[in-house]
Order: sequence, then C-alpha cells, then structure tokens
Amino acid sequence: MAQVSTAGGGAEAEVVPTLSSLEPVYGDGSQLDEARLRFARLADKFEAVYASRPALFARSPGRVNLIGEHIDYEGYSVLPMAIRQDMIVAIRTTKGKEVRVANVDDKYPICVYQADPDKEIDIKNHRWGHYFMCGYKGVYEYGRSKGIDMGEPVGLDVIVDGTVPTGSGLSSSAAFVCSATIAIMGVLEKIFPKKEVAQFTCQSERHIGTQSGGMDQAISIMAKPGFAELIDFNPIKATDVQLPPGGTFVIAHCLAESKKAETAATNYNNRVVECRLAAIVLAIKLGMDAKKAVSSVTTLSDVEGLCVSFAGKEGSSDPGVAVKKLLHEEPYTSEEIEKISGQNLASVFQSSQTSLDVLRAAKHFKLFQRAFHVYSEARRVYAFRDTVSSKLSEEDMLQNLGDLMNESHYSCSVLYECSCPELEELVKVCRDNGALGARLTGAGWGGCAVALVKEGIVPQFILNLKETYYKSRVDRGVVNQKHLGLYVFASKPSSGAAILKL
Ligand code: NG1
Ligand code: MG
Repeated sequence: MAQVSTAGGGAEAEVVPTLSSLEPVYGDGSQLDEARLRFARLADKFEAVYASRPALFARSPGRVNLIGEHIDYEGYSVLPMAIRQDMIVAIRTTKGKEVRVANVDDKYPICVYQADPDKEIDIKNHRWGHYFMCGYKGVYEYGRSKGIDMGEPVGLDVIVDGTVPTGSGLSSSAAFVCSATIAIMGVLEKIFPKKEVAQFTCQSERHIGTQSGGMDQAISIMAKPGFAELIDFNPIKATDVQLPPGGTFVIAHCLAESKKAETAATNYNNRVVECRLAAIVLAIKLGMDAKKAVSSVTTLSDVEGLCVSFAGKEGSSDPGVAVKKLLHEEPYTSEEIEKISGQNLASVFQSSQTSLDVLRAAKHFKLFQRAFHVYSEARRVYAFRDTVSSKLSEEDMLQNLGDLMNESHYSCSVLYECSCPELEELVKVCRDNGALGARLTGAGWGGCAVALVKEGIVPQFILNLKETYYKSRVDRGVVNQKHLGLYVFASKPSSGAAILKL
C-alpha cells in the first residue's frame, strides 16, 4: 500500500553527509562496481591533468519532475525524484590564483577562471564551466552572509564527470552546481545544513542568468533513496512520498536539446516575467492599489488569496475562476499593461537585467494562459500527492496518477507553450504504447518526457519506444544506437548529494 511519510525537521537539519564508502549513495548496490570504476577513472584523470591526487570527491544527482512544472518560481510545491544519473567531482585546493575546471569528456575543454568569488560570470559568453563558478560564488556569498570568516579565496583544481544528459530537463545544471557547491564546502571545511544548501544553491545557479525556482537544487541535495519528495518553498521543506510499487517511471529524451541558458530571454525568463505581470494585473483588478501591486507582488502565489476570495463569491475556491473572469485570452501588449499598472514596464523591472532582456525580446504577454497553467498545475501536485496516499486500489491509483500527468502535459503544451514538436510526438508514442500517462518534464522546449508505466510491461514498453520513436532517428544519424540506453531508461528514486572520502 502506498503511504506518505514525513521527513521531520530533524532529518532536514542534517548536513550533507560525508561518506567513507560509496555504498549508501548507490542504493541497492547494483551499480556499485560501475560507480567504483567511475571514481577510480576520475581520480586517475585528475592525476594526469594536475599531477596530484584529489583531496575529496562529491556527487549530486539529476532529477525527474513527476508533476508541478514551471510553478516552483511562483512559490508552489512540486513533486520530483532524484535519478541515478549524477555529476561527480574530484577537487583539491591550490596555492594558485585560479580555479581550473576539467572534464573527463574531451568534448568539454578545460575552463580556467580567476579565483575571485566577487567576479561576475560572463553570461554573454556561455561556457560549460560557468556552472562550477556559480557554486564557487555561492559558497563564499553564503558563508559571508552568515558572518563566517571564509578566508582569502582559494585556487582550486577540479575535474568532473557527468552522466545526466545535458539540455534534457533532468537538471544536469543543478547536479553540477550542487556537486560543485558541496565539493567546495568539503575542501574549505565549511559544511552547512542540507536545508540551507538547498536554499542557497538556487540563488547560486541564478548567476548563470536564469531566474530559476528552487526545485532542482532542493531535490538534488535532499533526496532519499526510494522516495519522491514533495518540495515546498519559503521555507524549503521536503516530505517523503512513497510511490505505488506497481508503477515505474520511464524517462525518454526526445533528442531535441533544450538550451535554456542561451534561450532564456524568449523562453524560461519570459515565462517568469509573464507570471509576474499576470500577478500584478490580477492584484489591481482585485482592488489592490496599482503602486502597491507593482512594488509588492512578485508571484502568482502572492495574489492567490485575493483570487480565492473572489472565487468564493462565485461559490468556488479555485483561483482559476478569477483568472477566467478578470484576464482576457488575447495576448496583452506592453502598452495595455502599462495603462493598467500606471507604470512603464522598463521601470518595473529596472533592477533585473535578465528581465529587461525579456521585455526587449517580447512582442506581447500571454497573461491569461500562463496564470491559468500555474494555478491549475499547483492543484494537480496536491491531487497527485493525495492520490498516492489514498485508499484507492493500485489499478485506480495508477490510472488517476496517469490522468494527472496527461492533464499537466496538456497545460504545459497548450497554455504554457513550453513543449516542442519532438516532445509532442514522443508523448503520443508513450501513450500509444500503453503508458498510463506521459508528460514533458523539466523546463521543456526539448529534453525529456516521463511516462508512468505498469511495472510488468516496462521492458516491452522501452523496446516499443526504441522501435517507434528512436529507430528512424538512429537511421538518420540523430543518435547512435549504442547510446540509446542513455536516452530511454526506467528510473527508481535515488539518493541526494554527498561528499565522499573513498
Ligand atoms: P530544468 O529542466 O532543469 O531546466 C527548470 C528550472 C526549475 C523549474 C523547471 C520547470 C533551473 C535550474 N531549473 O528546470 O527550477 O522551474 O525548469 O518546472 O532553472
Ligand atoms: Mg537546469
């Protein structure tokens, strides 16, 4: 029987564990030999590049979001689980003035930075190593903000090995930022509680220029093997969610890469800005003084209370009712929003360069659609959580979860417009092959879908996907047959970040 158990404050006050063995990290041990080999290779490569042994290792996993898309930055709870794929880091401090970040994969040339946490990251020239520097800046900033003497910034030698496919919606970026962060904490001997690390790594990753929510870092740091987690924000809290044993989540990459950092102004950050504008317009329509709305409303969760009171007059408790009555479906122009708010949009967002970039790139703003998605998706997360803890038969439970996933996908695709033709095709192929539900996962615009599949048909389901979705792409040279296992796989909930002394 499925059950929900709560991780008490005690568990969350825990620090990121320092382990002297890989065992607790690699759950049932089945991947242990593979993992040992991987760490040994990392250490050898470290020695080849830097002519010395690393001081320690760290790992942090990617994640698949089961439900709750594009709502974390609006303050709403989400329900991801960590996957086995992760980023591992080998590190040592140096007497030099540089941070050198190498990769076991030659596709990623070594990146060298000044060992200066105050230096801004050059986001106009995107380089893969920038994510490490997000972690570097973040640890110093957080330590200093707590009044801790962080000492003179140190030089670092680093090598990383990632198995989370990039641009896949599985949070290779957060796995990188989080593993970097705890590796740095480890060598600086400044170890903060998990909950604090989950919180500040979200801020750290924003140095890359995306206005991320905190889901990915929270799950990467706080995950526990065997559980998905309901993640709440403000403050961050993770509640264990036990999934029904008869269902398995299969993750499949549509093979279109989502280049989130590079497309932020028209995709990810655009949606963050649209949600803020929707929240401001709703607040004003619901009677808030325009000046106050502009200065105090940042997310749709800020105005949910007002929306719910409005809906109450219509005999409902659904904030979506206010969206339907008060916003129009035609996209808003900036002139119209400026008229409603009485303020120039550039001045509303003057403190955020990445938001100004959005304004410059946007033709119009789809406030109705974005707000309706966010409020309905937030409710689906709780419906999902309530379903797994209900007394339904497993059959009905799995079907309800599948339905919620399908509704989530529809909303992401039609209202939030974060899908793409490849994801649409893949989601359909999953459903046609017996998935109880399937949806895009992560930011979208490429990357992965996640499908809920009955345990008994998983191997056949994966074979069918290979036949119906991937075969033609192998034939066209989009992907190598040998690598398909990296792009379509079943996943059980894996463990969170750890510092490792092997
Ligand atoms: P991915 O899929 O890893 O790019 C992004 C955000 C999340 C969340 C999802 C959409 C970052 C680091 N992560 O994830 O916070 O908003 O999109 O639900 O930007
Ligand atoms: Mg990411």
